[in-house]
Amino acid sequence: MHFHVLTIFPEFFTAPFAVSLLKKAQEKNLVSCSAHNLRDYAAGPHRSTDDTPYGGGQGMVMTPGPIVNALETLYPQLGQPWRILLSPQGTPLSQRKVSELATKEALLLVCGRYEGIDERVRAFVDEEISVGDYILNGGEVAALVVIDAVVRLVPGVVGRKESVEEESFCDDLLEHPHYTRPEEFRGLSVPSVLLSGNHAEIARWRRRQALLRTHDRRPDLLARVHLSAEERQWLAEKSDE
Ligand code: 9D3
Repeated sequence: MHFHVLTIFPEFFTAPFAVSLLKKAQEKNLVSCSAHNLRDYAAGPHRSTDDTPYGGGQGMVMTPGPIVNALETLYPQLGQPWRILLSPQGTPLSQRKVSELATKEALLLVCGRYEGIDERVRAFVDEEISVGDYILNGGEVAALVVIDAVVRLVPGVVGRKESVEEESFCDDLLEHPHYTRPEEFRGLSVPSVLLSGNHAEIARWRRRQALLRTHDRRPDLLARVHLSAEERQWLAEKSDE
């Protein structure tokens, strides 16, 4: 998988591309990452990438020239990457969308800044993605979110076992609580079932915890989950532990 980003802040990506999982994935040649400077595709003595909005109003708008020039130059050079515009108006990112993107050979993530991007840029990308209903300062952090989520699904990047667990996200439940040593911490004990060695009981406890927690915190997710009679009973009781 090749990740390409088009941005006026290529330095933004230096550390994220150079540490941790992305670093290892690149060392193993499973992934490549590069940030392309939008300013390199801007004309004029100032190489400016923004302009004042037609019709008036606050702030600046990204001008279409440099972005489309960059897209038209890079698209054939980079092996026809899937072109994504990061924008608050895009399709909300989901694990389903992440899986879909993971099937692409190469992604080109276009980051906006300022108050927005000239509407005509939309005709030159394949899709538009948002990472959630809150306001960021630009598309850079959103591009990193997409890369971070997609790279986990590239075969060989994350351990086999964990990548199978990935699919259980489609189960749409929050995870059960996790514990490690010590057995007691600041007066808080590990639930005794986890020390029992009874794997069937542990699995039941975890499933119940996951259901209760999802019911409490993310009832929207629970709506899509198929529940057994016993599981419905657990939620009806809605006790703790
Ligand atoms: C004042 C109107 N703003 C829209 C809510 C303008 C505006 C603010 C921030 C336009 C763009 C941005 C920068 N955001 C992104 O580029 C962005 C983003 C986001 O803000 N939230 C969630 N996902 C994304 S993807 C790109």
